[in-house]
Amino acid sequence: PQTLTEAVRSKIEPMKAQVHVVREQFGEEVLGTCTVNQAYGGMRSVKSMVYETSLLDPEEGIRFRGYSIPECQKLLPKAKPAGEQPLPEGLLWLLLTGDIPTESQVQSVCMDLKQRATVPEDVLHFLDRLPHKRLHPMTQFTIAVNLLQRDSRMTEAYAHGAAKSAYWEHCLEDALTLIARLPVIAARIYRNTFHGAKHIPLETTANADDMGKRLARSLGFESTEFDELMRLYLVLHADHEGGNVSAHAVRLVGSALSDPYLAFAAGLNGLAGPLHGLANQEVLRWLLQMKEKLGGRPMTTENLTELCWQTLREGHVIPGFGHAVLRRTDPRYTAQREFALKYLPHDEMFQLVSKLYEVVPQVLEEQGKVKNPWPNVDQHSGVLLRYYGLVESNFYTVLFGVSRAIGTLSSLVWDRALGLPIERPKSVTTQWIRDHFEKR
Ligand code: CMX
Repeated sequence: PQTLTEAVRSKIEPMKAQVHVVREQFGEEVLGTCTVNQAYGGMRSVKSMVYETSLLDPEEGIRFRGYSIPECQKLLPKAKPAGEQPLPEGLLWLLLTGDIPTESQVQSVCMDLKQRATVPEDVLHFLDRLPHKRLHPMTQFTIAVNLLQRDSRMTEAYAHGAAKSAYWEHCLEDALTLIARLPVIAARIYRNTFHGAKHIPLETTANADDMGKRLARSLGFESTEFDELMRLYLVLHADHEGGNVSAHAVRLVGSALSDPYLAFAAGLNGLAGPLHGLANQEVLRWLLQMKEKLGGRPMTTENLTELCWQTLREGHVIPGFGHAVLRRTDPRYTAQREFALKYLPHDEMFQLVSKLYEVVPQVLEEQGKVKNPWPNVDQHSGVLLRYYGLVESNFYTVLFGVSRAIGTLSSLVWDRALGLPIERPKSVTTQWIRDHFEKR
């Protein structure tokens, strides 16, 4: 099949049949258990949901539909004529269908998204009138997604009595339109907040045929290297299995049959937390503080170790290190490090990041609290953006959000395709736990 919708359609019945067999065979097996400590402890490691688009291995990192990040970098189609990074549109096809797309399939997604990318003027004007200096870019971003919700095909179809078996297609329509419009929205917020509302004329972005380039150009960046960085960035941040705050929020809210706009806005609000997506903003601030505190002293192990301890003594986490599931260096960090080694090996901030890779794990090990002392995706992204002139760290989580739509909305389409019900886990009180276990 050539169109994405047809490709997804062709996968639904076989997948439903597979789920049916799995439930027939293993439906009553115990998938995971939950101790009292896990219930108090953020449900860490409790296996209690099925999420098809990606799976996270604690040692190896994320796999998108079974493909590791290096495999995706190798196998997914690139921009013509000389792109080296995978096109996000290819990842979208992979996540939605489970297949590595052909060149022409990716081109069809590129064209489809390009055609959907026009944001209604009144929505842009509403964003233009927000108090940009007082509203964090992530707040502006969720406002924008909620504003776009009025165009939801899914909500319209529901109101007109659409059959449950057709929800996925309306959900996919919304997902594609929303994914296509997010770069435009992100750029509008960026230019409003940091560039005196001087927007990039539409003619400048008209020949940008892929999402990464369109995002780069409408933000106001013109180098092909930055286009490549945006493609890599959009691929790396797209999906990280189902239990992280943003993905789970999208799934949870979507399970009430809230449409993709409403569900994704919920995910963005979770992404805006400092322990999750906002960590990329925190990292850059922390790195700049490090540099200031060094005050011209060399980046030696000794000097950096002392500054890391200072952060910990002040009661702060070291942003960009640690992970709830990962137990090794995040391969999304490694992919960005490879990009830096190729394009900006002599950048001073990259050298600081590199040196911290040697120092911080040792400090965290010595502190003895963290389960994973290694760097995560957010440790690296800021220095790359800054190198090309995107220095406004408050904006970084918006870029993360543009990318996260690709994964979480693909998964949401599958939630509706498989007819998953409204989520409603059981909660208990501390008194209930006491009564229950004291009685034994
Ligand atoms: N610096 C200092 N202390 C850290 C730490 C770090 N980078 N990472 C974890 N710890 C601490 C925790 O705060 C916790 O301390 P308390 O027992 O005093 O509460 C202890 O180590 C154990 O935590 P953990 O089980 O190793 O980690 P969690 O699963 O609870 O939390 C995470 C995971 C990511 C929130 C945490 O490692 C962290 O705060 N890291 C810094 C922020 C960050 O980089 N977040 C981005 C993650 C990726 C993303 O979602 O975008």
